[in-house]
Amino acid sequence: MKIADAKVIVCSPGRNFVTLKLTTEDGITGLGDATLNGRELAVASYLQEHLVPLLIGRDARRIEETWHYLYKGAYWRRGPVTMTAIAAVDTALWDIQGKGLGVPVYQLLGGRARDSVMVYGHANGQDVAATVEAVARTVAAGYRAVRAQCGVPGLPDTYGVGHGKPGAIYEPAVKGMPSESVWSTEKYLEVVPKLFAKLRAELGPDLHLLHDVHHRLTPIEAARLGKELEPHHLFWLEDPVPAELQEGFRLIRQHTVTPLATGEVFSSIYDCQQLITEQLIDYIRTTVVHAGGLTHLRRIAHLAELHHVRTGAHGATDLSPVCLAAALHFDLSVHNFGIQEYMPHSAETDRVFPHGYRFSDGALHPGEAPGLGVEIDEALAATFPYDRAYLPTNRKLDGTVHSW
Ligand code: KDG
Ligand code: MG
Repeated sequence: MKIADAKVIVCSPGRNFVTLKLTTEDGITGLGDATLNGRELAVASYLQEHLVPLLIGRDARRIEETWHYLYKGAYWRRGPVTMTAIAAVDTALWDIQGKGLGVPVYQLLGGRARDSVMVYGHANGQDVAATVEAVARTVAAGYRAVRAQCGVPGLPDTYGVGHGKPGAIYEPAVKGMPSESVWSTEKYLEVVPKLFAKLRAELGPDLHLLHDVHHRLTPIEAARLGKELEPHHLFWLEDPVPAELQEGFRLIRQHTVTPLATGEVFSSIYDCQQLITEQLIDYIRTTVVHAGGLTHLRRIAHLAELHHVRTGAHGATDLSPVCLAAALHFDLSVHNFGIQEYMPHSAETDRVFPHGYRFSDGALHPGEAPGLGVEIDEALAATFPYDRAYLPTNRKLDGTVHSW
């Protein structure tokens, strides 16, 4: 079953997505998400210029061999651009394999380890009261787990919470350039414990509550926050510190039993090896598109399983429905699954990527269609051309650049 065609499709139905479509000589198609938010064209070019010529004529069934051919064959290893490109190929090959055999991908990954995949939704508000209301609305929509982000008094906006109309959170002052936000650790650390105290008091003990620090604290600041949040029993505290320094988590761990999650920006098992083997985290957030596809993500999950770490794959809207579908097959099959992030895509995105996954009762199911269960409407995608966009940059009150 040789690969006869490989096409890189860039479109922007509300936000930019890069998709790889492989077609075999007998007409089976497979899709892979290749979206790297803010650096989309680097991956599109890596695929188009460097991987497509290697793929034509290869046996589409040799998924493991192709992964190593692309990873080891490049000589230059790891990194988000390389690993996102490899992920796209790998995901598309699993899709083809499933379609060729007439089974959903999760059946190829060992079958289902559970009936459906618990997801967490997002709830954001300008202040504590508005955030509590937003969480209550999310619970009313059926979610059993909610990530809560709250505006910080004295700051115009913060991660997850815009200052203007919904949807305009990261609207830049100059179109096509990054927006800027302002940060104060002192002000942030004042409000977050108050938010979670109120959420527990109002919504009771059963709801899973999550929070994303978005890499903004130092280890000792994160340790203080984790300790202050302990009475409110968070499901997890995400990205408390930038994780390039994996040892930083040891300091946080020495001070708090609040569970820790990290890894959405990681691209390989080597980025989380120490965090996992030293049990410095509780959840690993690597996902299909940025961590080398299903083949590599399974390796990370298996290492994590040995060390009591569970999965909690990234699932923001800048990961396309192709990635979400692949993540759901992974989540359904992997034994040490913890939770899956879920932010519904815009109506335009859903129309460009028709899919079979469905939400009910706080959980998603990938569906029973052969392969991943997601397609791309290329004609419609072509009506949404690429629109340059960046993630925001963040500065402390004195103008110093800080992690966003
Ligand atoms: O592209 C970056 C976003 O996906 C990220 O900021 C979202 O932190 C995020 C999350 O947890 O969903
Ligand atoms: Mg995050």
